Amino acid sequence: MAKKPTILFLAIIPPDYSPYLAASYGMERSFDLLPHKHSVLSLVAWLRDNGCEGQYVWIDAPDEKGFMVLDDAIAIAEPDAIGLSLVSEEMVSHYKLIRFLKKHYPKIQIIVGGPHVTALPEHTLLNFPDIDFVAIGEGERTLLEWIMRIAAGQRGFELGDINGLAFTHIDGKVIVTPPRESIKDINILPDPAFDLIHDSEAPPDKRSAYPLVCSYGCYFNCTFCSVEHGNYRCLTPVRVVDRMERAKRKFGVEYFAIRDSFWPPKRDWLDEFCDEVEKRNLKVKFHFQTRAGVLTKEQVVRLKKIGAQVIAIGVEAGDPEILKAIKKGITVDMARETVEMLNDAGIFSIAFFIFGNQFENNRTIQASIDLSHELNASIAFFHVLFPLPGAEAFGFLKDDEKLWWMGRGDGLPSICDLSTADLEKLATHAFIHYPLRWDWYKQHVLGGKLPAEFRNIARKIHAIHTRKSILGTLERYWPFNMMIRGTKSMLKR
Ligand code: B12
Ligand code: SF4
Repeated sequence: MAKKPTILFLAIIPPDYSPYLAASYGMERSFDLLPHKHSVLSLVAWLRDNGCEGQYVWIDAPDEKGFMVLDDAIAIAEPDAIGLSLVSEEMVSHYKLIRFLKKHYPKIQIIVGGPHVTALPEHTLLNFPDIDFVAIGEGERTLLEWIMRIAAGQRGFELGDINGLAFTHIDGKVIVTPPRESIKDINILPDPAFDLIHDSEAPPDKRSAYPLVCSYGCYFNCTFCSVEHGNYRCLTPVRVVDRMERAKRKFGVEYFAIRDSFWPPKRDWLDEFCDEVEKRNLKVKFHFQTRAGVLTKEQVVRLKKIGAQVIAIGVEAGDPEILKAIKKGITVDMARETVEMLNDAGIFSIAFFIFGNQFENNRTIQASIDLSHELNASIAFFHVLFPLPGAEAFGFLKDDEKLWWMGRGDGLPSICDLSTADLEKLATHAFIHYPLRWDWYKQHVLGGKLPAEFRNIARKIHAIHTRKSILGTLERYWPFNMMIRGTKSMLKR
């Protein structure tokens, strides 16, 4: 049988990677222990459904050991092409990998996709010359057409009639082909290729959280966000529950990380989802990020009953004018109402805030901190704004600041009156002190609403933040500062 057109996806995933809580709090279960790219699982599933093959390999770092793993994977998969799915902050580190590949496997074509290269296709090809092709936007159909023709031996400009692609012509100019038409009904997409991240030798791992994405695009326009605005499509509730049920049956997974930027899409969608989980008596657990003002009290109670463990919410700012400026489309009252419902129902709640959006100053940041205390979620995260390529906020940067993600210039630039260093200090201080308040301790550690597992997590959070706060205070005073630094460097060794 002829070999199927094959792509091998590569990624660098450090072993201790954990975006939310697990690594920092030594918890038993992370809320995203498997940080693998959903895009890869989704694209490979689509290729397989259409007569091609996809494989996936990840390494801890672009070093000797990592490169040996890649060599082995390439020898086994014998791919026609290599694919990478990248966000802005991964470009530089992953380019080391790409350079290694081009040096050792010059004939294998390399294609990259994802939000960063979608926003900056020309810049990518001109500044990262070992990349052969950029897939712009939704990748399923572009990749399928491309890999079939690559496997048939076509190269460069011969592929110029494939939509949604960019590549460098022989004269050095970048060619960008017409936009790829999007998939209207994403229910035609197959289940993610979970086998790529499933270790069949290991027993079902209760620490695993398999990723699910139920929607493409978004119908909001937040200025800090680089998703495709205005082209929202979602899976039906039945389709999502089908995916959960099949993953549970095939791989023994019971925990799902619903990774949509916001979920559920609508209230009646959620009712149907809950009906379906109940009807099938599906025993699953899951977490997700929602928008303020979407869930009702009854729905929160029902969600907890059918397995919701943690619900996060993007509050972003406490000052109503900032919320308007960033086009978040929520009000402070909506955030209040939602977090109150979560806390009342005994769901571990997470509130996200961003410091440093346009027009921010000390007063508006204090308003965010005050609001976080008033909301009193189980944990609050305070991030400093990253003006990401593809987001409206990226356009607020001066030209020489736009390459911050490459480590150029003075690092992360600020788009407000406060410097990035000040914003970072404020965010760290807010984060460390957040769970050191009596109101928080009363609600999340002593209060009887959270299940015991989460009260224990809250207790750990409190202990860790207390330690951090004491160390932080001592570090400001010599000779404690010298002692702490000495101990830290000894531990590192
Ligand atoms: C889920 C999610 C996460 C999850 C999982 C991430 C992961 N590794 O899969 C977690 C919580 C771990 C996470 C972390 C981060 N995330 Co995130 N995340 C998302 C989110 C909400 C959904 C992504 C997704 O899976 N979509 C579904 C898949 C199917 O779509 P897709 O990824 O867009 O892929 C499609 C196309 O882009 C294309 N494609 C993608 N890759 C490739 C590769 C090839 C070869 C081809 C041909 C096509 C192709 O085809 C795919 C199918 O159509 C997006 C926002 C959004 N709604 O898209 C942000 C988003 C991707 N994240 C973002 C960021 C910044 C981050 C962090 C850097 C945040 C941080 N500072 O820690 C980290 C980086 C982690 C990492 N190394 O990937 C930004 C990226 C912006 C940018 N300019 O790069 C986004 C767009 C949100 C935003 N703020 O604007 N994230
Ligand atoms: S932050 Fe969330 S709601 Fe806002 S545009 Fe991005 S995905 Fe949509």
